[in-house]
Amino acid sequence: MSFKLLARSASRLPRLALAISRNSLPLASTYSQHSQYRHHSTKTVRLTAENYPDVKRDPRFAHLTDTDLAFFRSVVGDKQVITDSNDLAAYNEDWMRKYRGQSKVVLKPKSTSEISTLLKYCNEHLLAVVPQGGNTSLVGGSVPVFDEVVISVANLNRVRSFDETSGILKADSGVILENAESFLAEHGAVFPLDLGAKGSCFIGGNIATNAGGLRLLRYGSLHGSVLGLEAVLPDGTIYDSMHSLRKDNTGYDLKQLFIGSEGTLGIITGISILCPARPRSVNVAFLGLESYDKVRETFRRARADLCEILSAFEFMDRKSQVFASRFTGLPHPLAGEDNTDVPDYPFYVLIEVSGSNKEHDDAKLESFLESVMEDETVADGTVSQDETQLKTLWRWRESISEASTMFGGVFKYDVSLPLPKMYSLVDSVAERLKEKGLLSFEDSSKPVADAIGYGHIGDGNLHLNVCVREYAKEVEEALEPFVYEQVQANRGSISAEHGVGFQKKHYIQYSKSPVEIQMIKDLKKHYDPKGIMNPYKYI
Ligand code: FAD
Ligand code: 2HG
Ligand code: ZN
Repeated sequence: MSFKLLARSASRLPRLALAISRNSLPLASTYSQHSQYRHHSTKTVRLTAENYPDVKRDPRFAHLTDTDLAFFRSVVGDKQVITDSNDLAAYNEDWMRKYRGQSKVVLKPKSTSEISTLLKYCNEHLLAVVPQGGNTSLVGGSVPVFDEVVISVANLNRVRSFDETSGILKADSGVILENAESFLAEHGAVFPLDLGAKGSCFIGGNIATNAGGLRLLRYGSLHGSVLGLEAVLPDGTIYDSMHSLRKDNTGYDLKQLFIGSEGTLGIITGISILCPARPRSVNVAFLGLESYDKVRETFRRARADLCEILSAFEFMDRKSQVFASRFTGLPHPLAGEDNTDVPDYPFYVLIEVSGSNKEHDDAKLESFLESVMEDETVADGTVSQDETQLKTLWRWRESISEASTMFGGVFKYDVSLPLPKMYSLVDSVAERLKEKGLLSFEDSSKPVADAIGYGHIGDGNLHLNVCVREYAKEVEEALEPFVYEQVQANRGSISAEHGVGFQKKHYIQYSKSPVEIQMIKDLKKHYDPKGIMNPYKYI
């Protein structure tokens, strides 16, 4: 029996561990002669209102007054009312530096009852509100468009309880995902969601966006794992369903309305969520493949052969790896002995397995890898040997999101598509941008540097990132509605996980029928009749 893959990876992996401390390595081959990229644009972000002049401030909404500010201070205290323009900047600008609002006040209440008092006041005085979590939204959902009042849940950050027998966690909505995860690790459990923004995003924000993340394949959607919620409705009513029940068939499942509501129905203040037992053994394989068809074939075989231990199946195109390489400065895990560049495979796959018996799980993974390498479905690969290497391999997937911003900006699309057609969207978008004379990696006078594709193959979710040197209108017009038309033609969804937010507000009809849109509007009108919750977005 030959262990070609594992033997080969064992000889490479010590370099992986070393790589963490290196930060300046040769650039990846394809683009190595060009060095005009930068990590983050220092340009001022244009106001959303200037960039999208068709979106007008709703004249029904009141303007903030000193009386309002005095009331807010009486509820939450002086320190939790932010009005200084320097301090406001971080709440007005989004993570991609694509949208900028003009809010004059951020409120940071410390309890559900304070939020209730604030919302009741805003509703009565027609002050529009934007609920904000960790502000990692990738669709411009978490920042104001005009002068909306921002209510941040950052001060609601307590774990309320954890039951080790049932695995049910109850916590405030402002707990940072990574903190929830560390807390659960100490109690032998795992949060049923993981994503690259875990150090900044809040669990309430995750629920408000129905985030998918890296392990949906294993733990399913938040629509399944969230057992209960606490939320404040626009009129100040507190909706309390912080249940510990896995089964409850008494009428409509109201909490589902808030999962993916993107701040349009109320403010989520608490969550009750079912957390699985923490796997005792986790292993990651990083593979190079010669075609997208082989990526799909590897996924089919992984589902069948790895079955219950498969916990993630992520794919990345070569361009995304080249950008990640530039961004992290690390040598690629599949690079040659004397060359740190990203090899020429057009596609890469990261497979994670996790379970409770290391020997059994390792044997299963080994036999799977041997089989896919023997018949050349997979061309090359490496397997983590310890936790450090495991994290390093994950970095080649998780860092792409940030790497995609390094030229100055990025247009992001998170679409669901049938697997056979999924990657062709990246090619057709790159082709279209080239034809229009907008894309060139070499020529820095062109607005687009490149279009890259990666994502959650296991969930049928492609991330198409169009990496730009500037947020040029002509690029946006070349991409939208083109991308959404392609998705609709293939009966996909224009948002697999990031939501609708501001970016897709005009395009929901590409994924929802007129009847569905009317039902959404009816619900919105019922719970938020004055429309104060996160206006100019979603609905
Ligand atoms: P925010 O960005 O602050 O808000 C998001 C939306 O939810 C806004 O509309 C806001 O109004 C609303 N909202 C926030 N908190 C509340 C609340 N308490 N009550 C009511 N409404 C609220 N998403 C994925 O699905 N999968 C990924 O793998 C993934 N990876 C990411 C990686 C990076 C590097 C980044 C920057 C983002 C990523 N995202 C991903 C997108 C983003 O949806 C998630 O980061 C996260 O779910 C947002 O949480 P947040 O606390 O930052 O919410
Ligand atoms: C991921 O899967 C996130 O990494 C972010 O959903 C994707 O940045 C993106 O486009
Ligand atoms: Zn994603």
